[in-house]
This record gives sequence, structure tokens and C-alpha cells, in this order.
Amino acid sequence: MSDNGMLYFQPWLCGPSSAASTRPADQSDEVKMLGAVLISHTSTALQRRRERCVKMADYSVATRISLEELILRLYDIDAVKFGEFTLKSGTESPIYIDLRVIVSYPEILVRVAEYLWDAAKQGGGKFMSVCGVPYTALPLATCISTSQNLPMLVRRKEAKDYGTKKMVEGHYKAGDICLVVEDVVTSGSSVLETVESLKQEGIVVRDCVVLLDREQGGRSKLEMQGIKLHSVLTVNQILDVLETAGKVDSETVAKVKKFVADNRFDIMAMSHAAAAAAAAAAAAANTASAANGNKRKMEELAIANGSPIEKQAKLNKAEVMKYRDRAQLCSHPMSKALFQLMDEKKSNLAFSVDVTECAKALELIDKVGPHICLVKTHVDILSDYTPDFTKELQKLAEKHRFLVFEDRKFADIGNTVKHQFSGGLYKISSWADLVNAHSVSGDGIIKGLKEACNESNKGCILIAEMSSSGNLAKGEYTEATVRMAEENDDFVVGFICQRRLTDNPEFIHMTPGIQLKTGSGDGLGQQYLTPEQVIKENQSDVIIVGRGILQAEDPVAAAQQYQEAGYKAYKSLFT
Ligand code: S5P
Repeated sequence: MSDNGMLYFQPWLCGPSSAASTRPADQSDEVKMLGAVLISHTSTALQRRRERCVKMADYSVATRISLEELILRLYDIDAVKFGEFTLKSGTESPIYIDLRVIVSYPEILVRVAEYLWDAAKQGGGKFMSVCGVPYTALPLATCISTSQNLPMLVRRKEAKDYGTKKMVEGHYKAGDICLVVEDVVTSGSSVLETVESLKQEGIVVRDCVVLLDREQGGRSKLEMQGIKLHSVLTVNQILDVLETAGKVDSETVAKVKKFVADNRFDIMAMSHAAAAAAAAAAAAANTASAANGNKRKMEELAIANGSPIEKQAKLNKAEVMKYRDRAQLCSHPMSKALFQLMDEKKSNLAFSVDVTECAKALELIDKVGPHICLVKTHVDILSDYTPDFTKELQKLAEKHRFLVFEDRKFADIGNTVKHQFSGGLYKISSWADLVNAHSVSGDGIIKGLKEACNESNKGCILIAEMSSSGNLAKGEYTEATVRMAEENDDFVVGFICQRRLTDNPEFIHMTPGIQLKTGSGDGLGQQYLTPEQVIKENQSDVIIVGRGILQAEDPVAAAQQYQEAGYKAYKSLFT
């Protein structure tokens, strides 16, 4: 026992067979191992306290060690070895990196975990949990969890054949953001296996932190899946430090560097020409009878140079959730209400009531009301607007159960939009459930709009992409808009966009520029997609239709057609 009554075993601890383990026999090795790590970590803290008085001969743990020192210590404990090794893949490698041994060196374990956490923090992400890729990274994740008071999840390697059959242990809810921890990343496949299990539980993974990136393609493979890799060390850094310290000769360094360079399975490392050739091959494969697997590979190659958002939208098509389930997850009352309405009314149709007279607008809304989940207004195009219009609109919203979205597209600084939203002629914040804003002016706009609605339950939609030709809302602008939404998710509930932009099921994606028959625009830059393209292929959530209904001979029949087409496309995601 330690001096504070805790179990204190030094220097060796082990999970399943340790005398310290008092856990029931049916628990898995991972869980037992974690128990041992916790005790080890606690002992390290105790030991650290003691060592403020008694200086240890070798590894002083009272002060933080530099990365160079960490590399040398990893070499000393045989975590990095040079020679001839056969890897799991069958490849002969001149370097072998095995971090499993660090559990025998608690001081190094804790230092590695500190560096991992620093690297993850630098990425700027916010995490609700941490999960280690089994098994080597489990103790590292445990150290991060205990030192940062961050809940941990454990991904099982295989489902239990009794009890819950869950692949992920711990308490979590769908939509939680989890940091994945790994010791070494080569191709990224092990990380993706863990990510896959977490995603199946609705857990969001955007960041992975690793001690060593072997620089053999894992980073770009993860990036293709929307996961940012943060690494503490690279093989080249290790080689440089060990060479300078005289631990390894220059011939070995050259051999290892060549091995790393020759063994990249990194499609991002392909030349631009090769990617273009792959794109051409993909196009040809569309018409030829190429196997589906090949076609998919070609598509992946073809988009290798595109934006991560495009890649993610194309690659993660399988991950869809039902409106009902998303409604349950949503913490914002407006997104919750909208998903509920979509589920109950079997409609993902938003009606854009772009007419210029109040009576006409109200008459149309009353007629199409049963078919829609949302009415989108442009109150400033109504030539005879009076506050009565919005009073009547609210009555219709109650009668037919839809939300009201004023498409005001704010774009100014926070202080100005605050007045524009709550004041002026239209007093939008007093009647609209949702309002939208451009992200161009920075997130002050979100704060200004939020202040204007005095904590009432209004929601903001950010314009991340547009439907009009030549628009500038793309690439980095779109990505920054998504990040802005994530950082302000107490008020931002979704996006105007052309495709699904994030896996977070709480964000709602709304797409304008919809007609059943496409091909021509409106002569003023508008571009149209069909409900099927938008909901099924691009995985957006809501279709916004204006003239497709307004200019139809029978607007009610047209609204019904759009409702059916949009909902059918949604249903097809689950068949
Ligand atoms: O990118 C956009 C964003 C919006 S909100 N493209 C759009 O067309 N909109 C709006 O959607 C636009 O202001 C209009 O009210 C509606 C599309 O109308 P439609 O008649 O072309 O269907």
C-alpha cells in the first residue's frame, strides 16, 4: 500500500495477473490493463512527489523532458530498433518501432501522453472524450483521460458474445466529439477501424493524435476521411536526433529514409498528372463495365486534390441517420423541432414564398402548408408589408405546423446586424424561427444576432455554399464557415449549402436551387439540381423550392410532387 492507502506497486505492474487486480474474472484484457495503467499512473504521481526530495539517478521526472531526450529514451528502452525486421504486412523493414514496451516505463508513458495532449490541443479541437486505438494506445489514452479529466471510451477489438454486444465501452451520446489516440500511424488503417466503431455509435471523430507518424501515407488517408492527424514525432526527426547523438550511423539513416520514401501508399503523393489520369480513367469506367470496387478507387484518386469537404461528402455516403433519431439528439430547440416536423409530416420541403404581395403570399402558404416543413420568406420584397403579415404567417405556421425562416442573409458587423435583426421595419427576431447570415464578416455576426434575440430560441443558418454560378463560397471559405458553426453551435443550427458538409447530426443542411426538371437556369445565374441529386447523392437534408412551385400551373400539386420526390430520395438512403 502507498502512504495514502492506495495500491502502490513498483516498478513492474501488469493487468490480468497482477496481485493488484481485484476485478471480476469476466472482464476483458483491455479493462484489466487499464486498471493497471491507472494504478501505475497514480504511483507515478506519488513517486513524482517523493522525488522532489530524492533525486533519481537516471530519469528525473520532476521536470519536463525535451523531445530530443524523449527520442533518446525511446531508443534506450528498445522502442526504436534498427536491423532487418519483417512487418505485419510481410514487408522487410530496416527500422522497427514498438511502443508496447513503454508501459514498463511509467515516467516515459506519462511524458509521451503529455506530448500527445499538447499536439492535440494545438489542433484547436474541443473534445468530450478520448479513445485509444487498441492495445498499445490504451494506456496513453488513459493517461490523457486522468490528467485532463477527459472521459475515456474503450473500443473493443471484437464484440462480446454476451451482454450488450457493444463495440464501444463507456458513457457517451451520439454527437459527442472524441479524440482518437494512436502510438504509430503507418497507413492509418488501424485508426480508421477505431473511428468506424465510434462512428457507428454516432460519435464524431475529427482529430487523431499520434506519437509517431511513419510518413508513409497515413496522414492523407485519414484526411480523406475528414480526420486531421496531429503527430508528435516523425521517423525523420527520430533519425536526425539519433544520428546527432551518435546512436546510429549515416548509412543506416540513409537506408531507413529510402525505405520510408519507397513505401508510401499515399495517393496524395501521386503526381498531379497521375491523379488527372485516374480521373480520366474514372470517367471511362463510368461507361465501361469496370468493377465497382475499381470505380470507387478511381473516384477516390480523382478527388485526391479536391477539398477535404468534397472528399468527405463523397466518401461518407453511408453514414446517414433518420430525422427522428436526429431530433432526439439535437440540443437546440429549433433543429429538434424541424427534424420532428420532417419526420411527422414526411416532408423535407421548404417553400420559398418569393412573391411581392402579402395576400398572395399568405394564400399560397395556406394552400401548400400541409406539404412543407418550413416557409422561407424575403419580407423585404413584399411591396405592401405591414406587421399584420407576420402575425398571419405565424397563425398559418401553427395551423399547418411549419417553421418560419427569414432569408435575410445578414453580412455586416455584429453591432449592425443586431439592430437589423431586432429593429427597423421588420423586427425579424420577433417572428422568425430561423434566420441566415454570411460568414464573411467573422463570427461577430453570430454574436450580434444572438444578442438581438435575447436568449429566445431562435436559430441561425450560416451560408456555407451558394447555388448561383460563379459564387465565391467554396473551398477554404466553406470549411471556415463549418468551423465557425461548430464553435457557435448553441445558436448556429445548420447551413445553406449544396451538399452535406459535416457528420455532426445536429446540423441541418438546406439546399436551394431545386427543380424537378433541371438543365436550364433562370438567366440570372441560378443553377438547379433535382431533389434526388440533393438529398440522395449530396446528402443534404432540406430542399428549398421557390419558382418550381410558384410558377407551376397548380402550385399545390407541384408542392405535393416536390414533397414526394424529396421524401422518396430520403427514404432511399435507408434501402
Ligand atoms: O445560394 C442560394 C441561397 C439561397 S437562400 N441560392 C438561392 O437561390 N437561395 C434562395 O433560395 C433565393 O434567394 C430564393 O429565395 C430561393 C430559390 O428560389 P428558386 O425560385 O430559384 O427556387
